[in-house]
Amino acid sequence: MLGLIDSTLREGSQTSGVFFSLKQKMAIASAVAAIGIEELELGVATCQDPDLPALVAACRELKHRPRLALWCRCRAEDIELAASLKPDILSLSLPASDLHIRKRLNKTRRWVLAHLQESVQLAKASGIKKISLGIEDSSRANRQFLNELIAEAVSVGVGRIRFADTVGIMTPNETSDLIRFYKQRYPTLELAFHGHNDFGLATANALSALEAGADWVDVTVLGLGERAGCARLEELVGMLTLVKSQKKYAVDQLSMLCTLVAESAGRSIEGNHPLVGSAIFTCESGLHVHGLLADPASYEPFPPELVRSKRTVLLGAKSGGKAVDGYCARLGISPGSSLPALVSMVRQRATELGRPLLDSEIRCLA
Ligand code: HCA
Ligand code: CU
Repeated sequence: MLGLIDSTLREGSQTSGVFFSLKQKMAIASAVAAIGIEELELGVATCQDPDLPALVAACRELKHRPRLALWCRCRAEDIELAASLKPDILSLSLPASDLHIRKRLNKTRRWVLAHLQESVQLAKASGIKKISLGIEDSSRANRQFLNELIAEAVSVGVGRIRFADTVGIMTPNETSDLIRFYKQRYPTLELAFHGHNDFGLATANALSALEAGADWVDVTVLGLGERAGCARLEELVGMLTLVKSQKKYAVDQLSMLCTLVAESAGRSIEGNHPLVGSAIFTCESGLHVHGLLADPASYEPFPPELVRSKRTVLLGAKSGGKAVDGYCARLGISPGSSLPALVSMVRQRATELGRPLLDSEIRCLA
């Protein structure tokens, strides 16, 4: 694996209802870079984005300077504009499925191949050193044509192929097969994967791609992006760091990054949002509280402090004796032989109220 590509400022900006100001984009880029993400896709190179020159310039000064990428349709004026901004890598995009080629663009497969060649030549002649080809709708493409397109890309000097599962229909096994197949065919070609979350599988597919040998996968903070969005940066960074023991990402900054992006995007973060939700270390059920008291690892995949969170035990309708006793000890109360009675009062009161109890309510019952 070479790294993660954060596309919050490109794909994430496409999310319906989301608009980032230049100032917000700069803050997001800097926070993503601080996590240790290797590449930032900063936006779509078109004359309709007046922020791009200032954003690229600001990102050049970032402390943990990630590679800077721009995304571009295969249009001469866009390619020239992109080249004038001197990104480290330019992601050219072309579709591979007949649905996109014929219905959306009203073109042919032959046109795609020819257009690829012209666009890559133009990009190179304009000074672009590294070119990635984003293959839109790879997952619904005719496989023979996909082979042809990749062979053509390689022959004209594209250094990276990025497969886009544009409508999020792939499964982890299919993703893994796809990457393995092309890695075997082109061992030295960089392969990347861009997955959508239409069936909730984007992060799983991204991880599968990496495990199958993909060099790069795309992520966005909070999974922002078209429709159900993309693979979530926080989930992948969390998995790679806290389970797969990679040392390159600062997981303790995920929560700050996600809060910044949520505020900028006008979104809220669900309590149970993986890695950064406010309630992911809150426990109420008797069985789990008992386990946590014996050893937190029994019901926590990692200590909350690693993501700057903390464990919270609540007493409510699902609490057991151990939990009530432990909770009372923290409040300086020792129920002794009244413990069973107190447990049933706690459960009953919480059921009546339809929520866990406050410290003051527990004191009163005790
Ligand atoms: C889109 C395009 C894209 C492209 C991905 C890529 C997709 O906005 O629809 O260039 O790698 O999902 O196909 O994001
Ligand atoms: Cu996309």
